[in-house]
Amino acid sequence: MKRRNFFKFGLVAGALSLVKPLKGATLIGQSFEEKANGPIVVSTWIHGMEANKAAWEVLSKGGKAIDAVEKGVRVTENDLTNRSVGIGGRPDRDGHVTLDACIMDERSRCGSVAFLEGIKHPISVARAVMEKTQHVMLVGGGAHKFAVENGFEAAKTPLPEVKKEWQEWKKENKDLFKKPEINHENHDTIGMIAMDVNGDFSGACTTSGWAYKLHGRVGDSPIIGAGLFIDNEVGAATATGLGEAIIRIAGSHTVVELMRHGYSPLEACKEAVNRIIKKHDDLTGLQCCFLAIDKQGNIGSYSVYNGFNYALKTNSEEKMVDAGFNRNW
Ligand code: SD4
Repeated sequence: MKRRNFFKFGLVAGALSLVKPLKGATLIGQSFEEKANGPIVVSTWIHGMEANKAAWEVLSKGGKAIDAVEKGVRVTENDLTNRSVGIGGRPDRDGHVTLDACIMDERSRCGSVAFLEGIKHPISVARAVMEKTQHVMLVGGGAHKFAVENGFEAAKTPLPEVKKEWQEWKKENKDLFKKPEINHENHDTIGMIAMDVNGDFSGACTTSGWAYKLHGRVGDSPIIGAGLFIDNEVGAATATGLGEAIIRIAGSHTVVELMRHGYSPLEACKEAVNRIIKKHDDLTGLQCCFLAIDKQGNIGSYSVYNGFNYALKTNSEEKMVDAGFNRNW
């Protein structure tokens, strides 16, 4: 593993800083790019560290990326202290914990569930949609029925402590749709992408979405091409942050398509973020982050604001990496 473009970025940033102060641009000496040989797993935010360990149990034994990513994100779904993924998540404004997840493999097969309540592992239901049905996406009651019929574990939501917090929130927040806070824990989806020993890609993305959202709201995370996209000829991308903005540019698909046209993962993530910035007049609270790997094992990540980081695991390294960003908050 070695950092790429260290000097290139350092010199450019250094030269720019002579002209005018850098406002949240590339930090001098930090490339925001990584490169790995052999299997790779990366996933969003700090909870990715534990999830990557589980994924690595599969990848290190020569297993398939699709099995690795499912196993990996199940760790986060299983963590009842996590307030933004799985059944420990915060509810919508009506008190329902509605879960979104999707999965995609190296053959571009994909499955997704959205607006799913009371099921412990949405990602595995998404995989079952992919493998057992002719469909890509099941939502709401239909997704729940499918999950129960296929023996997936049910769970009562919200958890009592989460319900209490929501009741307090309701008393204080009468406004229809409060803006999310940047990097607040209510925006902590896990998006995981992996390349296995055969050079094949898969990805998984799972979330309880925007805390206290409108009932019925679905974000980017279960939408193939928005929260996640794989093209085995090119690479993989996933997203986290404000789903509405990510959907508007078909974010993860855009990143993969840019890589197809020669952008590095970092450049592709940066271009996607720049498109989001261009399309919004008000960036207050609008954090969006992309994470990508290409076929050569290059890894890059970029976000609107600072504060986003991702977990990386390879044959030689296990660490958190800061993403590049456009501005400080
Ligand atoms: C959503 N993108 O529902 C998700 C939330 C998220 O980090 O990513 N949080 O909009």
